[in-house]
Amino acid sequence: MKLVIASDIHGSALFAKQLMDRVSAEQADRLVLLGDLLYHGPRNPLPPGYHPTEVAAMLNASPVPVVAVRGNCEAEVDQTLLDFPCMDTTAQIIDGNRTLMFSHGHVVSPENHPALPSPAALFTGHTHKKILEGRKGVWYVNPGSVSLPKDGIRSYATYEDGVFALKQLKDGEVLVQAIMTDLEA
Ligand SMILES: [Mn+2]
Repeated sequence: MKLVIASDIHGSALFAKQLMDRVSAEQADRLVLLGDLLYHGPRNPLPPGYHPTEVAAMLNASPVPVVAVRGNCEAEVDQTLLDFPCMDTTAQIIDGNRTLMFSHGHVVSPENHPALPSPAALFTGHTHKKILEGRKGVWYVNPGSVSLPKDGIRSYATYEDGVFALKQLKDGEVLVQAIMTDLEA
């Protein structure tokens, strides 16, 4: 099973388009969105190409099923525009013996999450900064932001059969990679 994981689109149709191009290029089975999808959020500048209804249409037209969680910028009205659930705090996908948990990061975070059966990974966004690290039996993955990175590079993540990668949004170039079995509990 291959996942494309992305976060913090914040209403940018320009970069949502780049993301959907990457979803097709990656031939993923699922697109996982970690929240802050449509609204720019009052703390952020308007991202380039800001157009929430276009972003909603693009996500609804995803060639693969979408799994999404609620970010701190999601409003209740957002669910009426989207054809997949976007209001839950967490989502899980079980891949063989591996537990993959997804959350935005403002409620459930690397510092505050339920116990996870190893091998496990927790994917969060929210900080707009990429992370790929393993600690005490859990992998922590932050795909960074699709539109408003605070670490200088727009990015997303992939997961396939226990292999994580952080990739550049514009061309899919691998920035860093890790294998789940590398982690010593
Ligand atoms: Mn955000």
